[in-house]
Amino acid sequence: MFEQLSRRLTDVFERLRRRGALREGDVEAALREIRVALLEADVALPVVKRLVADIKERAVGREVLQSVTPAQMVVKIVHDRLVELLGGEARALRLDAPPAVILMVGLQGSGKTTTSAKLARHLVRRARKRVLLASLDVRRPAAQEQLRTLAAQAEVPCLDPQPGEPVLAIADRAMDRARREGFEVVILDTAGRLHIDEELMEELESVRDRVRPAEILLVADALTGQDAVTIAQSFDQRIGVSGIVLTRLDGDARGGAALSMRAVTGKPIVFVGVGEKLDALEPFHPERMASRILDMGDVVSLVERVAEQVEREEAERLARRMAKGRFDLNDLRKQLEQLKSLGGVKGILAQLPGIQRLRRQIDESRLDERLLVRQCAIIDSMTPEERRRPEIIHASRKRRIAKGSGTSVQEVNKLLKQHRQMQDMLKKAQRAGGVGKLFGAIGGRGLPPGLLPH
Ligand SMILES: Nc1nc2c(ncn2[C@@H]2O[C@H](COP(=O)(O)OP(=O)(O)OP(=O)(O)O)[C@@H](O)[C@H]2O)c(=O)[nH]1
Ligand SMILES: [Mg+2]
Repeated sequence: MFEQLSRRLTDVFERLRRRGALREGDVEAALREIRVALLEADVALPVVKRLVADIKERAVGREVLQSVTPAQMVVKIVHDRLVELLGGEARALRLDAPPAVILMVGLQGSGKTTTSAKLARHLVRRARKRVLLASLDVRRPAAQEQLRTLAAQAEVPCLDPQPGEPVLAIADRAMDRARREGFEVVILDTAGRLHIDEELMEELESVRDRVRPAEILLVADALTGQDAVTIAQSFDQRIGVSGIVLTRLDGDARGGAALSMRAVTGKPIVFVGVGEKLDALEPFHPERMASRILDMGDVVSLVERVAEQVEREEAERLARRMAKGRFDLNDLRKQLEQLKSLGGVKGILAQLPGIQRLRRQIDESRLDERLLVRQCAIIDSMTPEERRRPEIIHASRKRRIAKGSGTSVQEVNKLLKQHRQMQDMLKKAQRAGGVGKLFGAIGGRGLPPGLLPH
C-alpha cells in the first residue's frame, strides 16, 4: 500500500545522494518534495506540516551537512520521525484479569466481524489464549451466523445465537459462559452503521458499561483514508477507544490513514488487516512499517556506505604507504584482497531488490573475481624477498612463479607491469606535490587506475 509513497521518497533520497555534500538549499528542496509525497499519500495536512518541520529542524543542522554521508543522515532522520509518527513502540493488547473483553466497534462494512475471527485465531495460536467469540449484532439477520461460520473456520468457540435475544442479554450470557468455562478472552463483535448515529452510540455505551472491556478496538477501513481518522476520533470522543485496527491495507490505500491515525487521534494502531483470509492480520510495528516505507532507500544507502568505506579505508592505507615511499608486492596483495571483498559486496548486491544502479556501477568497474584470485596466487608464489624487491624477478623466477601459481609467464609479467605503473604514478605524484593531491585527483573511487584489471 505504501508503494507510491515509498517510491517518491526513494527518489528524493536518491537525488540527495547524488549531490554528495549537501547545502541547506538541497535539504530544503528535498523537504518540499517529501511534503508533496506525504500529501499525495493522503496524510492529514497538520500532520504533514509538523512532520516536515520536525525533519527540517534536525536535517539542516550542522551535523548533517558536515557528516560524511549527509543523504544517509537525512534518510535516518526521516525514518526516525516516521517511527515516532506511527506510534513509536508496538503496542500489545492488555488482556490481564480474565475474562478480558475486547469490544470491536466501527462503521458498517469496516471489517469488524472478519477481524473478530482473525483476532480470535491470532490469540489462540500465537498467545495460546482460550478465546470465546460472541456476536452482539442483532441488526442484521445473518450477522450472528456470519460470525459463527468464521469462528468455525478459525476453530474458535462461538456463543450460539438465540433468536430475538437483546444485545445486553447476549453480552451477559457470553460473560457467564466465559467465567464458567474458564475462557481468558471474550471478543464481542458489534453491529455497524452507515453513519455514526445516536442509537449506535447509546447501544455501545450500554454494552461498555455492562462488560467493562479491557480493550475497545475501533475497526476502520484504510481505503477511506482521512475519513477513517475522523471516524476514529468520533468513536473515541463518545465511547473511548483504546486501539485501532486498520483493515484493507492490502488494497490500494495510499497510506494516509495509517500515517495520520496516531498523530490525530492519539490512539495506537494495534493490528492491520491485510486480506480477507483469517490469517491476514498482523500486529502493527511502527519501526517495521517505517522501514517498509523507506525500504529501498535504506538498503541502497547501507550498501553504498559499505562500498564507500572499503574503498576509502583502502585508499587511505595506500596513501600512507606511498607517502613513506614504499609500495611493494605485499601492498599490492592487500589491495587485491580488498578488491575481492568488494566483489563480495557485489555478491550481496545481487540478492537485493531495487539497486540495479549500484550493481551497474560495480559491474562497470570490471571487477573480475577470477582474475583477482589468480593475481593473488601469483604473489603468493613469490618468496618474501621477491615481494619486497620485485626488480629481482627475472626469467627463471618468473617461470617458477607461473608454475607455482598455475598461471603463465605472461600473466606474471602483466602483474609486475601493473605494479610498476603504480610505482610510476607514485613518483609522478611526489614530484607534483604530494600523495594527497594524487588521491584528490583519483577522487571518490579511491583506487589507483592501474590496479583495475584490463
Ligand atoms: N481485502 C480485505 N478485505 C477485508 C479485510 N477485512 C475485512 N475484509 C472484507 O470486508 C468485508 C466486510 O467485512 P465484515 O467483517 O463483514 O465487516 P463488518 O464491519 O463486520 O460489517 P457489518 O457487520 O455489516 O458492519 C468482507 O468481505 C471481508 O472479507 C482486509 O483486511 N482486507
Ligand atoms: Mg459484522
